[in-house]
Amino acid sequence: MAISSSCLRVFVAAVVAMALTLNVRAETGYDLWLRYVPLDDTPERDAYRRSATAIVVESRSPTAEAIVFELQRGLRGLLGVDAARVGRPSSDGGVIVGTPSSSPLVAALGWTDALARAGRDGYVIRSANVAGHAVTVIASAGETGALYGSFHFLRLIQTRVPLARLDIVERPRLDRRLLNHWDNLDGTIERGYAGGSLWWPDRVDRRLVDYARANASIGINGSVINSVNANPQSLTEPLLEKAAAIARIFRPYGIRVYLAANFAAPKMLGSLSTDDPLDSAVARWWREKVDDIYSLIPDFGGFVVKANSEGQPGPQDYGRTHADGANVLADALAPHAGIVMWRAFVYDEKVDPDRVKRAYMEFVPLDGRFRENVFAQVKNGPLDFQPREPFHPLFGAMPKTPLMAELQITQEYLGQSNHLVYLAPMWKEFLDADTYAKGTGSTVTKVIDGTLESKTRTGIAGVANTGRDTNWTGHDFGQANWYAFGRLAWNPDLSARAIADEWITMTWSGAPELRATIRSMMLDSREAFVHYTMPLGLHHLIGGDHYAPMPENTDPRRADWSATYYHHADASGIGYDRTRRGSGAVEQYRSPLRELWSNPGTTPDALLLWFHHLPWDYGMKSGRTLWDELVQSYRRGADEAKALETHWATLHGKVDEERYQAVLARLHRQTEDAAAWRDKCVRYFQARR
Ligand code: GCV
Repeated sequence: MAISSSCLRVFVAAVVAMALTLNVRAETGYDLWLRYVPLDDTPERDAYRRSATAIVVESRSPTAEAIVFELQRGLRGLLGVDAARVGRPSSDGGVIVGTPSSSPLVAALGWTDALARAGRDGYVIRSANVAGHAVTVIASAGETGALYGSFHFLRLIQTRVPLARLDIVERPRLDRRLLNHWDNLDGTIERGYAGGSLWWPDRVDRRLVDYARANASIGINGSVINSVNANPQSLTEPLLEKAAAIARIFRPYGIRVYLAANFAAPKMLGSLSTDDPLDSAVARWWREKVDDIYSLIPDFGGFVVKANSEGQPGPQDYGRTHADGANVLADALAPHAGIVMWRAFVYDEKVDPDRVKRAYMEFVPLDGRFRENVFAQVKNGPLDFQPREPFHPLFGAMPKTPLMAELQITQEYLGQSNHLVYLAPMWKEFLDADTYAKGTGSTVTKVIDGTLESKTRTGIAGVANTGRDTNWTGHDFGQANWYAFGRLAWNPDLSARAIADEWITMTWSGAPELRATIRSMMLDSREAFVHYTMPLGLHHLIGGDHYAPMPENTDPRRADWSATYYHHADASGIGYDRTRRGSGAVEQYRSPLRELWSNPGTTPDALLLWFHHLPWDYGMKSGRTLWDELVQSYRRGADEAKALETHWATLHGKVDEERYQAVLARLHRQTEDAAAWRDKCVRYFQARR
């Protein structure tokens, strides 16, 4: 049969496309960034194989077993080698892992200084010569550090870093690196968009090991396993037994269990007549409860508490302060080295008409009045996890109190699990923000890592985006936010781009063009989301489900849950005046920020309507009017969302079909949602002006 050359070309192209598609294995997303897919058959792979011939782990502890399991699994997957566990290196290429106290081989190296620098959670990875053989040594002062180092070693291979002449010393900048799960005891998750809880109400299964592996691979060392809207039942015997079972699974991976405590537990569970923190019976109740918890969970981390916030009980119900409330729990936990994370997410309407001012006004006077083992846990911004907020003015304003930053990994206000929004750029903006608390360079990072005020207690918490969906996070790109949170908790100086590159290479592929496409999608995505949902600093234009545009929303329950409370759009203009003439919130920031942000001309466009109410024809730096700039931003955001979908389409056949289609479907929804944001908001504001 004759076949024309153009037909032949089409046929060949189809076969090649099919082959490419078939070449990429089917995936569910379950394996996250720990996919360990085979490296291509190249000289590079042969070099890796020569550097991973055997594993020497002398300890037999559960953590040591986890190290061996992970290394063998990773090396088998990546390199196709079965690296046997041996007692001593007998040829080149061994990988020795351990601590000086559990490994005579590591102790004999005498790396005392480097190990001290790395600390118990940090590690040293070095090329060395042991017993006459070229080996790689992963050493730490603590077993968890050795586990973290092993994941780092695998990451080097996953991201194609040569293993010759390694000399790595890593130490986490923050001590407590926690996930906060807003999981309810009935298995639902507040603001969870990826299925039900991984553990409530009745599961303690194999999947929790994979959860722990994933967390350990990025250095997360604690999980609060129930919601901050805490059901007091979580402190009852059966549920503490359950928490203990979870803790047993997490322990080898260096993850401690923490609980959210309900402040009214003494009354609700102990039949006391009061929860007054200064009442001795209440203090005794908490002490006994905490002692019970430690008898079941010896390494229990402590409590997070949401008190006098959104209807939760708290010390103010008895005329006491947040410090009084935190301290009664802190005293109970102190003998066991447990901590309290007392949330500063409070916004009592009686304190000030402007919601964003209230937490600062309540907490600053309490600085110095908390026990040593109390953190104030503060959201990144003063409102509530908006796509963009200025940093919370409490950072830098409580020099005597350790502050734990609370970030939200679950995308409550950022498209939930339908929109691709890579959050690392937003978190970097926060971490790098200068508070000027002690002059220029007093960044949020320096506040939370303790260097600004010489604090020894440090930490960060991320509200988790995990659930029972097979791929853990609903959107495959939600995994990137979990990953990025862990990496920034370890080292807040890492760049959003570097983290994206690691994640893409491990999760999708290391092919340079593919990586470049996905990287630019990720790095552009947060700003795109801001353009179509909160241009120029407009905030909270969202409906009660915190998903869809609802600029007309006036919530009958509370003014400060309404969109109109924030945008104040009318014929005179738009935006919230937080200058001295308005609410004065800008005064909670230090110079020069308060001066810069008091003047619309020196306020960054991105925060303009956060701090100012301006006329529609206000002249922007671009030369456009404010109204034109707003419309332009909505249009631009919608176009950028569409571009994400278009760019993704160029990857068809280059990633596995299952994840490709799943992401494509969500990107399509994002395109439609972004257009809906644009159309609804432009129409609404057009009618108001
Ligand atoms: C857990 C916001 C969310 C609530 C959340 C609260 C908090 O208001 O919408 O779901 O409650 O923050 O952080 O406590």
